[in-house]
Amino acid sequence: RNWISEKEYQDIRLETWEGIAKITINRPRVYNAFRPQTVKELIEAFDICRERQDVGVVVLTGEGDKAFCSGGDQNVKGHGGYIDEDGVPRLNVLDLHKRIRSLPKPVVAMVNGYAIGGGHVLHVVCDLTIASENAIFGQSGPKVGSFDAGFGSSYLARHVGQKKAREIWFLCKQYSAVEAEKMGLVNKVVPLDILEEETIEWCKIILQRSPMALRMIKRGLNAELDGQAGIMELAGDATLMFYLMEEAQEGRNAFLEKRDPDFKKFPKFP
Ligand code: 1HA
Repeated sequence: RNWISEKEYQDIRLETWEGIAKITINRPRVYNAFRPQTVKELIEAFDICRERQDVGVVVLTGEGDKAFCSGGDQNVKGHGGYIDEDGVPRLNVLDLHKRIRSLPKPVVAMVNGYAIGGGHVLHVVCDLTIASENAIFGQSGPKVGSFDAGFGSSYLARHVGQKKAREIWFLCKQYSAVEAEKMGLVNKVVPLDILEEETIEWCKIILQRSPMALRMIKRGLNAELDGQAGIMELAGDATLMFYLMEEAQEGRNAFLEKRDPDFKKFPKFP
């Protein structure tokens, strides 16, 4: 597979191939832990994927065969957050969570090893998760002086239920890929050597489906959980579709032509 590199980054890779974008966290020496710079680059890459008309689905993964992502880089954890190059403490991964959920295209986590702490939350916020047999899942916050009471807790509980979510967070145990699949945290487990192949298969099927239908399903599933902000995004797409209709265009045309709009001809569906 000839992935095309779209841009040079320090901490990640952004590549595309036949409608699929692959974003790889590329810090294998620290098990793909993220620092503020990594997150900044991830946000930019997801924004590029949002804009690109030729991208229909995004895969998020980690470099190597050890880790998907081990969460925040403990080497730069300071007072108030993870310290960036300007000395500012940041928790900017929370902005990335929102970006992944808002992206009007499916995002697939391809978990190739440890998904721990903030790295676990990253796969939780993706739409689908395909894992290799060696993948290990778990939260670590209460062990290392952190917690994510946002999507990392409430959305996790939607996947696995409240009792299991509390177990995962209170005990900070690690779970095998098969255990994760059993609790509804993972869609499919495959051997590591066919992980990308399997993920690409899923992506190819997704690419055959109606992009607008996929977009509305993602929005609807989010809206149920996200309150007014979720309804806003679903409603935004309803407006998008309305703008594609002659009925909305009649309103605009009438305004520009300085006449009264004639909406009588449009159907009033039962
Ligand atoms: O909770 C949040 C947030 C909450 C709200 C808002 C924003 C948040 C942002 C982030 C986070 C967090 O992510 S908190 C949780 C941070 N992460 C962790 O607690 C996981 C730390 N890592 C581990 O527990 C283990 O490394 C491991 C279970 C993933 C793997 O263990 P293993 O196989 O024994 O390997 P290990 O030797 O520990 O790690 C390999 C190398 O990777 C080590 O480097 P070396 O000693 O060889 O030089 C290790 O130091 C490095 N490494 C692994 N994880 C991290 C790391 N270095 C920095 N940061 C890491 N997270």
